[in-house]
This record gives sequence, structure tokens and C-alpha cells, in this order.
Amino acid sequence: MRIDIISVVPELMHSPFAGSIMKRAQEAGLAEVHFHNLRDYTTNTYKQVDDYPYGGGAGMVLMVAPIDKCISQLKAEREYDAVIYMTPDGDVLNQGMANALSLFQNIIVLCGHYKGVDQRVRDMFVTHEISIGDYVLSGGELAAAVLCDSLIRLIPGVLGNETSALTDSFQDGLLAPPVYTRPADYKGHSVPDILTSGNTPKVETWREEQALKITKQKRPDLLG
Ligand code: 6GU
Repeated sequence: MRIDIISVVPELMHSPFAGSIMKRAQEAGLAEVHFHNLRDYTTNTYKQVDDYPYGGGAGMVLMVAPIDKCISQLKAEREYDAVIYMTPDGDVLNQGMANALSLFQNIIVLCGHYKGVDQRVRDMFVTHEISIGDYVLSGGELAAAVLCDSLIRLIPGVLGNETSALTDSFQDGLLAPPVYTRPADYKGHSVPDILTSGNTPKVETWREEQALKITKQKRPDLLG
């Protein structure tokens, strides 16, 4: 999967991609992430990317021309399956969306900043509008990093243990069961006996029961 991220502050996203699973996915050639600074696509000497909103009001709006130039240049190089705009008024990201988007080959992720982008960007180029939750961030950059993490870990071969993404919370519509590691007893808090029994089928049953119990307690809305 190739991801092209367009932003006025791409440096905000460097560290999430520079470690752990997202770094390994890139090193293994399973994910390719390219950052594009919108300022590199300006035509005026001031490298201006934003301007005052027509009709007045607070805040600045990202202009259509630099975004057009960047997206058009990318589209001339390869076909894209999606142009995603990160925005708090988009569809709220969930695991089902991540699963579907992870199947794409090439995607563009556009980060809004200030008051967002000129509406014509959305009308002309954007295929998907995504939010990561009902709260406001200063820009789409951290949301883009969250989206990319959720997609990249689903690419086959990225996670060491192939089954590990399948046992994530939400992947079967339930929260994940509790996990334990050594020592078996810590300051009087012991690991459930079933997990040290060596009885794999019983462990599986216990995990399913726990997942259901925890989902009922914490997120009954998931059970529908
Ligand atoms: Cl995608 N952008 C911004 N600016 N705020 C958000 C968001 C996105 N998702 C939740 N809040």
C-alpha cells in the first residue's frame, strides 16, 4: 500500500511513522508513506497556502490551487483508489472502515488545518471524508497518523503473528479479553488458573466468555 499524505505541517506526523509497526511495515516494503508539504506546491513567492474566508469570519481557509497542484501531480504518476480528507465532520472511523480501506493500493490523505479547506477541494477531489471522533483537533495530521496506523497494521505480513490483527478488540465485534504474562503471582494477584492449565480449548472458551462479559460491561452498544 502506498499512502501520500498532504499537509501544511507534515513534521507533526514524522514520529508516529518512525517506530514500531509502522516503521517495520515500511522497511519491509509493505507500506510506502510519502509526505507532501503543501507549501512546495504554491505558485506565489510568499508560499501562501491559506487565505481569508469569503463572507468574513474567523480563521483561515486552505486554498484550492496548491491542493489541486499536489493532487494532480500525484494522479499523473499513478491511479489512486481514494482521496481521503481528514475532517471532524467526516464519517467517524471504525474497524470496519479500516478493514475496507486497508485493501486499497494507493491512497491520498489530505490534512485540513486552520478552518479547513476550500469547499471546492472537497467537491472536486475528495472521495472519502473521515473523522477520528467527536472532538476537535488543531488539524488533520494526528488524525491522519491514527488512520494510517489502523490501515497499515492490517496489511498482510505487517504483524509478526498473522492472527494477531484478527484477535484485536473490535475485529469480531467484541472487546479483547484480558491478557497476562509472568509472573503467575504478583503481590498476591494471581493469573486465572485456566490460563496456566495448558488446556487450549478451555482457554479459548474462557477468552470468548471474557470478551463477551467485558463488552457487556464496557460497551453494550457494540452488542446491538
Ligand atoms: Cl480528522 N480533524 C480535526 N481537525 N479534528 C478532528 C478530526 C479530524 N477527527 C476528530 N477530530
